[in-house]
Formats: sequence, C-alpha cells, structure tokens
Amino acid sequence: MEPDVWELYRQMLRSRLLETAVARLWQAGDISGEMHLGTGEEAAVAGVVCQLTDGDALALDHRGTPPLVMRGLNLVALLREMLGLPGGLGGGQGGHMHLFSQEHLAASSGIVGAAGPMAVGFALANRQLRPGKIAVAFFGEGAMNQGMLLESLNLAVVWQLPVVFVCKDNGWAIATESALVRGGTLADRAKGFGLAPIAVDGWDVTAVWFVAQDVIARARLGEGPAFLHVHCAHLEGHFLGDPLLQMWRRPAQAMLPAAGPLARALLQGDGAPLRERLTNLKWVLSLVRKSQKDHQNPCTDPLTCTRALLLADEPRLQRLEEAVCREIELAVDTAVASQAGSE
Ligand SMILES: Cc1ncc(C[n+]2csc(CCOP(=O)(O)OP(=O)(O)O)c2C)c(N)n1
Ligand SMILES: [Mg+2]
Repeated sequence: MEPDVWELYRQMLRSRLLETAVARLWQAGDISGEMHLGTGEEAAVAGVVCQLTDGDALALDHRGTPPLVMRGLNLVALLREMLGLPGGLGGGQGGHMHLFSQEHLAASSGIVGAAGPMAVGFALANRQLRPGKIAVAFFGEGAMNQGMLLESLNLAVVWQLPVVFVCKDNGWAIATESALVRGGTLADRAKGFGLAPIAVDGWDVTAVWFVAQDVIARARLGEGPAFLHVHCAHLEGHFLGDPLLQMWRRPAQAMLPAAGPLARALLQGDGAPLRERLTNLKWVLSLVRKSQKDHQNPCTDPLTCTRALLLADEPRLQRLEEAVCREIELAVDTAVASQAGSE
C-alpha cells in the first residue's frame, strides 16, 4: 500500500495547530506547570499512528499530545485536561503528561522510560484478548538509559510480543547531550536484545510510514517486536521557555539575570580554580551554540517538508488547511468557554 500524504499532513497539522494553541494558553497562564510539546515530532508520530486500528494500544511519554490528537481523541477533553478542568480526560487531575483514554487504549506518563512497561503490558493483553492487535511505545533517546525500558525490550523479545518501540531521537535529554552520557550506540543496544533496529529520517513522513507499515504487519502476524530509531528535533526545545533556546532567541532578556551571579562566581576567591570555572562557562556557551545550530536549520520542520509534497494542488491544500484551522479554533473556543463557565 501507498501512504495517503494528504491525510498524514492533515493529522500533522491538526497536532501542530492544537499545540500552538496550547502554547498560547500556557503563555497566558491558563495552563500550569511545565509544558512539553511534540512540535517537530509530527512526522515520526503520524507515520506510525495513522496506521493503527481499533484495539491497537499506545504507550506514550511526556510528549503525548500529537499521538493522541492523531489517534482521534476528543480535542475538547484533551484541552480541558491541560487546563485542569472537570471534563478533562483524567478529570483535570493529570495534566499534559498524564493523559489517558480507556476507549483508545492509550496512556502517557511523565516518568521517563515508562512507555516501555506500559507497551509490554498492553501488548500482552492484546495478544491474549485481541489477537492481531498491537501496542506502540513512543519514547525519547534519553529514556534508553532507563532500566525499565531496557527490561521491556528484553521481555518483548523473550515473549515475542506485538510491540513497535519507537525511539524519537532529538539528541537531547533536557539540557544534556545524550551522546555524552551513553555507552555504545542505541542501535547496538537494541541488537543486544535480538532486535533489528531500523533507522528512519523523522522529517520524512512517507519514509516513517513505509517502515512502520512493514513492522506493524509483522507484529500483527505474531512475528514479534520491532525497534524504530527515528531522528527528529524539538522546535521549542525541551519545554516551553527552554533556557537554552531563550539564550539565543532573546539573549538580552535571558542572559541579564544570569550575568550578576556568573560574574560573582568567577570573581569569588574560594571554590574551583579559575581555569576550571572558565572551562565550565565555555562549555555552557557551547551548549547554547549547539542548541542554536540544532534548532535554526529551516529543514527541521517536518510540516514544511510534508507540505512541500502537496503544493501541486494548492486549492486543495488551502481547503484542507482552512478546515483544520476551523476544527482547532472550535475545540479551543469550546474548552476555554467551559473554563470560564467553571470559574
Ligand atoms: C525517571 C525519570 N527521570 C528523570 C526525569 C526528568 N526528565 C523529564 S524529561 C527528561 C529527558 C528525557 O529525554 P528523552 O527521553 O530524550 O525525551 P525528550 O524530552 O528529548 O523528548 C528527564 C530526564 C523523569 N521525568 N523521570
Ligand atoms: Mg531526547
């Protein structure tokens, strides 16, 4: 089968516009706590999620919004959850990191690595109760240092469970470059459990779709788990207001509050030798530069890459985009109106 790129783009855009609205609500103070968006992951997610059918399960990390939007969850209930309102997916108690839908067999967790055990549990249940149905786990490359995720890879192989593990590799775990805290490679780790890792370009939704089509079909037939290693970038950094991004997006605002403490730390008499302190300062600045390089590349937006495939029919593209805008605006207006009503 061939992918329906129009539908893939539609789902990616629904997710992007909803998360853009979430960012506005968060900036206005209507959503409390940290906010991790999945902007930049849409192709990695759509290529897999758009092939799921009723009874398939989703185990998600702290960036659960895009897969749930694409899986068809009620957008108003999703937004109400983030706004902390009754009528949210979890009664407004869980927030954006703990989204849950029994109907869609979908759950997310803010505990890094928890998508692994959840997916194994879902897959075991599916094999017993709904043969032919699978589970998908989405997690970051940082989670590959978590024991429970590695145990899950092991168990899935030993029990030949129908799980597709999708490792979304943006190269960062908060402000830590993952390559600096990892022994060996992710691919070799997966191979160590007997999995055959498949590397995919997370900006190319059709590439993800084709690879996912194959591994999902195998899992449905009982041929066991798969491991996709999908490269991607987070357009907003780790979370909204990410200091690494702010330092180059708004250097004056971000650096000013740090200037005093940094100067005092450099000038004070005790503590580490000055050379060591300067080396550490240089290291922090190099992280800022690295973050800038990772995020300023115009090719880092999977929506732009996918949209380019559809430009041959601009009127259809315009109709699609207008319809998605209307859908998201209506969902946001409804959720926010219910917020006003509940105050
Ligand atoms: C068990 C656990 N340890 C640490 C954290 C704090 N934490 C939240 S997100 C994160 C980084 C995760 O990196 P990665 O898995 O690559 O996902 P990304 O944020 O890049 O999508 C960490 C360490 C946590 N939530 N849970
Ligand atoms: Mg990461």
